[in-house]
Amino acid sequence: MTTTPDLTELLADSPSNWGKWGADDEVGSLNYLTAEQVLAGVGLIRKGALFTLQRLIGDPNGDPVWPGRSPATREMILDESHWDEGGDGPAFPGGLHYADDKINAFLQGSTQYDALGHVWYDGRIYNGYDARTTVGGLEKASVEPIAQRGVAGRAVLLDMARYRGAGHLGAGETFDHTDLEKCAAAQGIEIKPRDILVIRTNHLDLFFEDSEAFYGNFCEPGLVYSPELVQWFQDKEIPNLVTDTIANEVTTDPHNGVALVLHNALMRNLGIAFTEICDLEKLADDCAADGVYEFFYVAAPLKIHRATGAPVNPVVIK
Ligand code: UVW
Repeated sequence: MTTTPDLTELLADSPSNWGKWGADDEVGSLNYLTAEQVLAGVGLIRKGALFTLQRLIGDPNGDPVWPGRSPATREMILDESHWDEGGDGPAFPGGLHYADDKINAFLQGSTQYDALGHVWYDGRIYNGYDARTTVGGLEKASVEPIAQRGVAGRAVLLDMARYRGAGHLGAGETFDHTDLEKCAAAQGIEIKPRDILVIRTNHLDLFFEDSEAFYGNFCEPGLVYSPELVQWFQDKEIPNLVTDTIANEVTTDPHNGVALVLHNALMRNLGIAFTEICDLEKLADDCAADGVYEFFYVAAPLKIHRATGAPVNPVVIK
């Protein structure tokens, strides 16, 4: 019987960027997105077409979330009914009425940026900060520094579903950096150093078709760990991994049984920002139609103090 290794053992020789941008760094590989990268992205704008990548919070068809999290709920606080006979609507000079509402949402439960301190093993989060700094809210490597900084640069879409001739990738289906390179070549592009990677699987189609079956067989498709894949991300200086799945990688590694290995090898160790649960459908259709798979990407998660992640509506401009 083979035993599942723990992450400490599995990633013992894995590369790390801790200290590379200073002992106080909290944004990791986003440091690769220099002004030069921003301008390289802007230089790709050709037709002025905009694509927003956020999924609808409170979608009547359901909000796909990681098992154990619940979809956001929105509560109406004030509406016209509060000014009905005997209602509690506040009286303002001039007769102003207004509507108010609030949401109760997992900050990891929508299209979101993960904080670099969102996951860890061995008692240390990104850049070597003590995991005890997460208690009661992330004192270090929360989403706030990413939100304060913002993200912009040259990005490429790697449409793995189309490349594999599928409407969507299936549960547990995997691919690696060599597949990304082949997909890019088939699309007629090159993955350049410091590119933001946007990967489409369209797997969440299955959630919208039948959420019970989706959760009954929960193992998302995606990138799968190997030392070579981690080194490829390191050599390419990838700043940001953006996908249309809940967790950006195959949920359980079929080779070793470990869950979310890349959250640790890429996010905790290399400081690569993860953007999850994006809706890439309109963008992918446009790329397939005009054959242009590289574009300007810009995003900034909400600024939330000490948060583990925050909702975002990334924008692509072609
Ligand atoms: C977990 O936190 C388990 O996953 P994600 O980063 O997708 O929210």
